[in-house]
Amino acid sequence: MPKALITGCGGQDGHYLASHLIALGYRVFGGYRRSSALNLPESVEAVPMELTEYESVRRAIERVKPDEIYNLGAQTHVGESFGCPLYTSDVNHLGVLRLLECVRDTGIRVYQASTSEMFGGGRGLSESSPFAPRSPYAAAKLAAHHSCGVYRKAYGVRVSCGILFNHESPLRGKDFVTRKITSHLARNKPLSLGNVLARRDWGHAADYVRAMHLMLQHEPDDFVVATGTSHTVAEFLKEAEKHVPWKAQVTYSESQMRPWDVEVLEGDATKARDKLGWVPLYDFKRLVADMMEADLGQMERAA
Ligand code: F7E
Repeated sequence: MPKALITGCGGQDGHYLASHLIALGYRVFGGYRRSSALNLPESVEAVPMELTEYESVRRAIERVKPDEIYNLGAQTHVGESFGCPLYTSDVNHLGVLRLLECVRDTGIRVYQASTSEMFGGGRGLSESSPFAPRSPYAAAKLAAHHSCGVYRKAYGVRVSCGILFNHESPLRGKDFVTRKITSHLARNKPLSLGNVLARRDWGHAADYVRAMHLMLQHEPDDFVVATGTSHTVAEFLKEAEKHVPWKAQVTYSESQMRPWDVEVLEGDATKARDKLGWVPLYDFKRLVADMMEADLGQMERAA
């Protein structure tokens, strides 16, 4: 039975990935921080692991002896990263270096969660597009991305980087714009938004975790994972409104604006399709429908 260790297993992607790997016959271990609430998916074995402590990372890996590590643990809020750049860098960059050091001579395969934010904007973005980060989050992720490249080439570490564009689901945190919209709209609650002209390539997390697993069955490399189409925040809101008989009560707030935002991100996942056979099953309409149905269902159960 292959063993997988997932850092950040309590988050949206951790939940979908753990279910996917368990269905494939894996024994799954979830790294968790002692300081945060234990929120791991069922059938996942909990392992204390703090990415900011080298010894903690080393001990977790030694205890589990995984075949594969999926590094999903990170400070994932782009907006928040402007307020905590050092912490963001410690977790999102140095945390990755700690992990890479621990696996250097082990042959363990590693998945690193890189991100479309590293590009800083553009359409048709692929693995060879230039990087121009616009936030402490993106800068730290880019440093980690480059470190993975160095460890792959210089030390032969079997690390693959998934350059994932935005991916959402009913499990998305309510501080990300898509879930903020669906959770407020389903409850007919007032909603305060920032830059609604921002355009993103939104896919479904259930599709994107399949790509993570496929990457580790392939020779180590970088892969863009995206749908190839993009919509603005305003368009997401309009699509979500189709699922309720009322209109969203929206106000606009400076506090939701970022000091430097990314206007448009749209990816080209040709390489993932050709080399991994990966294709997304959800399109934009189905993604919004899945999120709205889940939030409406939750609201009805609570009533
Ligand atoms: O923002 C705009 C905001 O916070 C999307 C993370 O998973 O994907 C995610 O990062 C856009 C931005 O996601 C609000 O300014 C408008 O332009 O949902 P978000 P994100 O920053 O794109 C990437 C790929 C990652 O790697 C990250 O870890 O929406 N926006 N009004 C808003 N955003 C938020 N959060 N809240 C608003 O009220």
